[in-house]
Amino acid sequence: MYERDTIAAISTALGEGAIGIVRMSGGDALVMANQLFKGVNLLTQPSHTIHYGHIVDPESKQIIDEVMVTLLRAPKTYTREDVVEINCHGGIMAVQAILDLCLQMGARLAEPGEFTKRAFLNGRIDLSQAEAVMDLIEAKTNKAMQASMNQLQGSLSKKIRSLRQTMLNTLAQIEVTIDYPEYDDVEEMSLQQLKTTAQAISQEVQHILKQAQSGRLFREGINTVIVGRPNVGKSSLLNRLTGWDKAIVTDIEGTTRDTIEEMVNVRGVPLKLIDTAGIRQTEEVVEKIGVERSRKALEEADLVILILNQAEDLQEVDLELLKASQGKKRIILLNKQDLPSQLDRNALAESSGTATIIETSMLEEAGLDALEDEISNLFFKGQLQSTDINYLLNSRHTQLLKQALAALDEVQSAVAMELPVDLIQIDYTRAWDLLGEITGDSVQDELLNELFSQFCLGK
Ligand SMILES: Nc1nc2c(ncn2[C@@H]2O[C@H](COP(=O)(O)OP(=O)(O)OP(=O)(O)O)[C@@H](O)[C@H]2O)c(=O)[nH]1
Ligand SMILES: [Mg+2]
Repeated sequence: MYERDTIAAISTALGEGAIGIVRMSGGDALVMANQLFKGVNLLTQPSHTIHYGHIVDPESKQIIDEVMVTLLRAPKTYTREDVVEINCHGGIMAVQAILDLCLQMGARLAEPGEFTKRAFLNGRIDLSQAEAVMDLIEAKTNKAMQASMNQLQGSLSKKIRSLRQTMLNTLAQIEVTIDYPEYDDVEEMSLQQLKTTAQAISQEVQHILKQAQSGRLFREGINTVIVGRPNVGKSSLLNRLTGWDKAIVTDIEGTTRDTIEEMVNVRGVPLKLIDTAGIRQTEEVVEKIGVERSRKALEEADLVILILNQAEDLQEVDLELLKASQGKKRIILLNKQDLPSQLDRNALAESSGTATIIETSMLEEAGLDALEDEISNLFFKGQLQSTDINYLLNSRHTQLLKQALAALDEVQSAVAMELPVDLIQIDYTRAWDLLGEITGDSVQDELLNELFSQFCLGK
């Protein structure tokens, strides 16, 4: 284990919470805490115990707060160093005052992510687990949380390690070939083996990437764009789904002038819901810009909710939107079904293809359940159960996996071209290295600093 100074930070969210925690980690954590703590002598207490007492300013002798102190001795701690957690009353004053005292005792203010960084450097967790901690802090819904938990428990690392082990076996085999070039048939064999493993590994990597694509949706929210002509009820839908009046709803066409975004959770599926300006021909400058944005939002959407007003017949713009959303995951709502029907369903059927059509009334809150069912169906059907989202990759992971994939492709084409084994081996080893960077088995210092600095303080 490395020799390190003692760090301290507030590890609960700042604010008026019920309790706040100041956490210290390092060789002097216990001694420092003991100088501030009035109660039992912490230095003689066994590990993993919690003690009641007061934090007292050693200079002014003033009582700062009534606290519970958790005492955790190395190595069975989050950082594998001695850790002390001072649980005090929430609110900024007490927590901040106690942190100040810790710093006065000689602790250093922890950098963002430094506790987790130490956990990594001391070998308690690997890199992808460390990153999962970060995701967990940011996770927006239960399902995203689940994926982070899985990763924390090491599903990605486990997978990558087993892939690398397979690759290592082949590498060893090749070494033999290079050392004993006189055996032609050995070379022939290794080439064959290289090809098969490169292929197999490449498939596995593709599979991880594919699953991660769903993971991304869960972490960042599914880009869901509500489009339609003015006044069909787009803003009303946003308000129904968020449960509050985020967007202004009026009977004036063109009420929404710009896109409005809100995160909502539909049956555990996080949607980044985007209400757009109604699309129509307009000469009005502000509205025109809004309409442009609506079209752009439509292009970038993961899911399109196209609203039609069934109290009117299909119009040019409706048909245009039906066309523009083709090839996207989409749901069509026939809104205002509380009003007499005017819309020609046969004409609609011709332009809507296989899209699911749901009758709704935002006014009477009808059809919303069916809509939620459909959303959950679209994103969970068959392949996508929450327990399947094992890999929640960040962009660093994705990059590395793609680079590894490219290197493996090189291997395969090199084998096809019958290049010498030692040349092919270079690409193969590169793929192996790249995968290793995911778990941190081969990783450089700057990368580590960069990575851990993204954490919030106190983790
Ligand atoms: N009768 C009836 N009226 C509705 C329904 N949904 C929305 N409305 C009304 O239609 C009008 C327009 O609703 P909005 O939600 O503002 O429509 P929008 O699509 O956001 O309109 P723009 O922002 O102008 O593009 C409002 O007066 C709503 O109260 C519905 O299901 N039935
Ligand atoms: Mg609107």
